[in-house]
Amino acid sequence: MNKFLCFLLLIFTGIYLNGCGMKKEAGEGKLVRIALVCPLTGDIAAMGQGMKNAATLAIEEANENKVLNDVRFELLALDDRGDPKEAVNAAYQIASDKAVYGVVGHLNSGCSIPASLVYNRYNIMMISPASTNPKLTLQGFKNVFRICATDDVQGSFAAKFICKNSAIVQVAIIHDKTPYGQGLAEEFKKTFQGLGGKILSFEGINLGDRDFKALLIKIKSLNPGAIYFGGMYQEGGLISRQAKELGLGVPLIGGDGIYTQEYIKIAANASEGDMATMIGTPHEKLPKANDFIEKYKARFPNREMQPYDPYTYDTVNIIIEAIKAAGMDRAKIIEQIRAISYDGVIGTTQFDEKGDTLNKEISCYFVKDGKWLTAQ
Ligand code: ABU
Repeated sequence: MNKFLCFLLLIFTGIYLNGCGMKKEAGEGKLVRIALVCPLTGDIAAMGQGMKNAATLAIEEANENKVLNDVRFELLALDDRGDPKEAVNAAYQIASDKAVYGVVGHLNSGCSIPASLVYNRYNIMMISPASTNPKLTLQGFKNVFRICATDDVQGSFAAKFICKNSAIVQVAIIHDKTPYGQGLAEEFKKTFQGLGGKILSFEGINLGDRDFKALLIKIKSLNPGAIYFGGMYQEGGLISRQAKELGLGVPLIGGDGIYTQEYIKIAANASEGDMATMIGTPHEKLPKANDFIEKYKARFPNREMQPYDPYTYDTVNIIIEAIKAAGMDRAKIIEQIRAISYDGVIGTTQFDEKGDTLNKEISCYFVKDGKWLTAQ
């Protein structure tokens, strides 16, 4: 073959592979990217970094086990900082990358909801391991999924649990004004009142606030039996600590956003007796969870596992399963996910018509001796 023909062949091969979104590097197989978008910096970066670890583990395993011949999976991890604008920017970056076949994310409902419009426009599937606001899957988008139960389920579970298992009859509610925090707080309020409980106050704070003492002095004068907090661990931990410093010695009860060791580090001793609901079944009851925990510890020996890490690991594996069945076709991958039944670390995942998981299990935990323990 003469030099000119060789040159044409090289150009054609490059254009063809790039055009199909499959860059091929010698001896490494086709490149298939799975994007992960979550906060990798900022106040809740610990949760996002945990998700990145879990996604890394799943991708490394897929490549080591050569789950798909001649394909090399690569993680594209982007930082949305928990900011809806950054989330949309990241979504456009992903949409323009033809090697991306699926999105794991986002963490925050306030990010997943606006970013889902972009993924929908470009027919890229997304599965959120963590965004629990119901609105995400009420938009009628065929490409949008989540593997966590929603805030209506979680908020009402918390209210029923307290009414059934404690003597708490009046509660002050604080939320962080986000779709997740406020939405969860509203669901709790509705069910708690429906069961005869009294809501003494319903107050919003701002993300990033650090001093809650003025609000807590007001709440203390109302004599609540507990504070219900809709929000994430950074603000929740500070509220718990400052409440006890002011002599408001009642438990703080929150949702999955506070269920992390980071919360206990921030609240310190004040966290003893605080409670959290968390989506899913406790690890000790899940057959595949121990294996995952061991692998995670071996790969990331100095990192504490975060609540959404098992969810992220399963999410990446669900996307890989769908790619295995559908090939590199974004529309067919979406169809595969709609029909999937995946037996993973968090149990079996199947999706309903809206894209929500059929697994609606919620568990309850409380802090004892600086650790979260299962309450039931
Ligand atoms: N589900 C808790 C944190 C993420 C979110 O829904 O905003």
